[in-house]
Amino acid sequence: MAKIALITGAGGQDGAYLARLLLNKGYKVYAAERRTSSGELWRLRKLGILGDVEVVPLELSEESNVSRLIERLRADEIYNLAAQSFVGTSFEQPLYTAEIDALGVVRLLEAIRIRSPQSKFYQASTSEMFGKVSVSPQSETTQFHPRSPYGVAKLYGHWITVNYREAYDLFACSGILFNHESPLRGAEFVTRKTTIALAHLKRGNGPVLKLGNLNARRDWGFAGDYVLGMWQMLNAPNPDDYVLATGESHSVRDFVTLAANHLGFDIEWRGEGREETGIDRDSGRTLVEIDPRYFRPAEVDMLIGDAAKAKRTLGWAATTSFEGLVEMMAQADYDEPFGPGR
Ligand code: GDR
Repeated sequence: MAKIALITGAGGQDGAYLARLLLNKGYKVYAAERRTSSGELWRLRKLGILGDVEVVPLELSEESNVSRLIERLRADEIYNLAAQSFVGTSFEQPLYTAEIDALGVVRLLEAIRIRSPQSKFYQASTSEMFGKVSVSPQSETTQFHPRSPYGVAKLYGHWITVNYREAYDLFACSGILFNHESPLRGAEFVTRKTTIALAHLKRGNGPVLKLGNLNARRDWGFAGDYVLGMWQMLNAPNPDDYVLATGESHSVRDFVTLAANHLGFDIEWRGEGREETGIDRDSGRTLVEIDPRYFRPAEVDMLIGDAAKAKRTLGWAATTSFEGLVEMMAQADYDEPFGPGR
């Protein structure tokens, strides 16, 4: 009989790639999403798998809704990818962020403990939990110091997952994933925002790209590589926590420069701080400006991950290079430039 998987937040970037992976492996996939607008599942449609999954409504703030679904499906594997995942937004909506990203996790774990203890559980944890880092690169043993309500809420989700594994012997794993991007990435995140805007500029019909902190450094990988690691965690002999990362760090400025290069722009950075601009050397046109609205009250300056444990235990490694990722995203938005990939 086919294995059953439940993915929460299945309409997101990772949910879509993971659903495709699990379908290819022969799973019956339940794609859980909040009952909001029907447009939420466009990524599944884009990957051509919307008709192959069973869409189920799920609201992580509703305890009875969560527990009934867990009991009804008794899934072999449950992947909790649902979250308020915008770091900047979490400063504006700290309570809602905690409700979903922290308490939502324990609602799921309680339902699993009581109604379906044989289900394996994957929690989408994040490098944002490291925050203000004191050592680099960051691994599973690095101290956490989150810098946003999002990071703080996710840290609760991480520890409650560890706690339910230790206290109740659940097969529960926490994947500490560094930034992972793709042509399906939401348009609010800096990578996709950049490739969408540059593609419009290249076609001559776009406004200047307005960004915040260009100096922030992130370890950016390809989401398609990372969902395989999620599955590998739940299919390892023992439950554990793993960092997934590329081991390379680049600045936002690097990302923009490379994406622009791919589209045939030659960016020269002029000025400093809020006055910095990115100018196209050939045409003299301004492509990038700073908009302080995108600065965060507290920033994570630099992240770089050490995925040695995942490599050693799961045989997982990121296979897409930074250059390959930037090109993939810039090209996809140039080929299909209108809207966030719908
Ligand atoms: P992040 O991703 O906060 O790392 O979290 P994001 O792409 O939003 O920001 C990365 C860095 O870029 C800087 N930045 C901007 N960010 C946005 N969104 N918009 C801008 O205009 C802009 N200009 C500069 C940010 O300040 C930051 O330093 C992502 C999310 O997917 C989380 O849910 C996930 O947990 C982590 O990655 C791993």
